[in-house]
Amino acid sequence: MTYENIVFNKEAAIASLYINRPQALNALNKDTLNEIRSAVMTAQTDPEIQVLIISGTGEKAFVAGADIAYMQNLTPVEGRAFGALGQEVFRSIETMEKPVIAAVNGFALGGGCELAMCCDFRIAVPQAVFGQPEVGLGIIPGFGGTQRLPRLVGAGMAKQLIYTGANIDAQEALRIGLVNQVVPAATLIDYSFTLAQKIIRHAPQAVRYAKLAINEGMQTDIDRAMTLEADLFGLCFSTHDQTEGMTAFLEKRSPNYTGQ
Ligand code: CO8
Repeated sequence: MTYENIVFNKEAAIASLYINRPQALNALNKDTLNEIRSAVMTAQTDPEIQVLIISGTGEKAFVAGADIAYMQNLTPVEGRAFGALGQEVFRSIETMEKPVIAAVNGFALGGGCELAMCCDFRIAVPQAVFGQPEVGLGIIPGFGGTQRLPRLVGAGMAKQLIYTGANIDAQEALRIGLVNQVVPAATLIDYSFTLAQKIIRHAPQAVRYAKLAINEGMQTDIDRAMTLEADLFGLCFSTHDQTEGMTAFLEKRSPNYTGQ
């Protein structure tokens, strides 16, 4: 697929996806969401790719939200369909087997904050701005924001942010746990790749089971979650990489993981 609204690259095991609509501060319209879906599918199915990094082109915006010009005259049915499309695409990122890092290079507002939140974790530049300003436009967060923000920062903080529509800076996002780290803008992508490199040194299937255990476990009660963890822990012992990882440790050498 040829992309017009995103840039998708693959450097061996690490793929990067940049939202690329500089004329609208990388705002998300239907075409952009469909292109993201296609690239995520590629990242999921390409056996060489082990980690995906999502960012925005330019120095100003990660994603400044869903495209307001596109949404302005939507009917209720069209609005629901657009919300459902964003939800589906973002859920495909969240449930992708491989880790996804959000490298937040600027404004992450509305749908942009929601895109960052469906990734496994967020690294931001000091200039990044986060917020869910939807109620100021007569709508509510519709790409998962009402659900993921409270799960990440707690219901009280999420309600304050969503009801007031207030923007917060990267330091405040760090303080409330919305981002993991704040790094200088010039190093954001390199640092994200460094984290990705650390991840891909490990057994790929173990990393994927860990993601599944965390994601599924967070949605269920602790007893079922523990059972899920035990099942996935047991499944690790069906892999070549478990044998290899433990043998390599005991033989005092580096493991040679195959992803099997
Ligand atoms: N949609 C469309 N165009 C946008 C958007 C956007 N979200 N954000 C910026 N742009 C455009 C501007 O209109 C402007 O275009 P032009 O040059 O043609 O006038 C260009 O990008 C540059 O923007 P500004 O001139 O405004 O740049 P500033 O540096 O002055 O301001 C801001 C930057 C503060 C980021 C400002 O652009 C802004 O407030 N943008 C809107 C932020 C926002 O409200 N985002 C939330 C949108 S709603 C949403 O995301 C809902 C998600 C769930 C959808 C569910 C569907 C049913």
